[in-house]
Amino acid sequence: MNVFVLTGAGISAESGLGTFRDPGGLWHRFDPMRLATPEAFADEPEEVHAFYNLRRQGVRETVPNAAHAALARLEAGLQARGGRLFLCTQNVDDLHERAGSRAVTHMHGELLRARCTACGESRPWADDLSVDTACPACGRRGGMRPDVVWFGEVPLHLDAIARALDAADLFVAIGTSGAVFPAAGFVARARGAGIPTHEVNLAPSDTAGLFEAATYGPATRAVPGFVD
Ligand code: BV8
Repeated sequence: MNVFVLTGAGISAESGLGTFRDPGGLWHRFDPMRLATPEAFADEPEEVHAFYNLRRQGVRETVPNAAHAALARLEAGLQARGGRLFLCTQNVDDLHERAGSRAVTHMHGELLRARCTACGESRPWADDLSVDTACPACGRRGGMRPDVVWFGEVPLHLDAIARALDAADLFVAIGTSGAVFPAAGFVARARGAGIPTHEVNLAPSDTAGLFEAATYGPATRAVPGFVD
């Protein structure tokens, strides 16, 4: 059986990482257009670096929760039975990997990687970034950025994602508001292909009406309940 799982910030909420659109969420406290666009980085690089440095440290201080662990079990269980889990996350944290998931597709990039806009080199990165950070590959300063996908930038791995989605026997969305495209459009693509769809979330998302089945509750309870 091939299962396609899309996760969003809600799966990491109980690890202590903020979500984006819940009350008190990141986009309620910060303006994404001033912090999560290439234009913002060009205009105010130090402000953008400060925002992502704070979030990078936050990720390093959190640990995966029971929902991340349940998806790692699902991946191993499906593989043992000749099936496959395609885990596509909008999240830029590494909690899926630290919970034991072996194949994670980060369509919005990774906070714990930095990319040089001069030479394109991308490296694992745990420390703060600033305009003075020199690229470890080409040595240039001023061009290092968080290796994440900002608004207006093209998400990563879209071809592999489309192939996996079209080949799925089940589409599950976990902890996402269904507010950001193209991820929010995946459920419609699955429905169009006659693939069963299931939403697992704290509350009905913006795209709840497109799911044939749903499980509502905190991810640390709802996801193990769904998986085990
Ligand atoms: C694109 C990475 C073209 C960085 C993020 C104008 C100009 C340009 C583009 C657009 C435009 N207008 C619209 C667009 C498209 C735009 C878009 O969708 N905008 C929205 C706001 C309308 N999209 C883009 O720009 C994308 N690129 O379109 O390029 C293209 C596309 C395809 C092919 C070719 C070209 C790029 C989007 C990526 C932006 N990067 N983040 C960073 O993290 O800082 S966005 C950000 O939103 C995160 O990635 C986040 O993951 C994502 C989605 O949010 P969620 O994960 O769903 O989080 P949210 O807080 O919203 O919801 C949390 C949910 O969890 C809630 O439902 C809640 O109930 C639930 N929950 C809470 N607690 C729990 C829980 N569930 C379970 N248990 C709990 N305990």
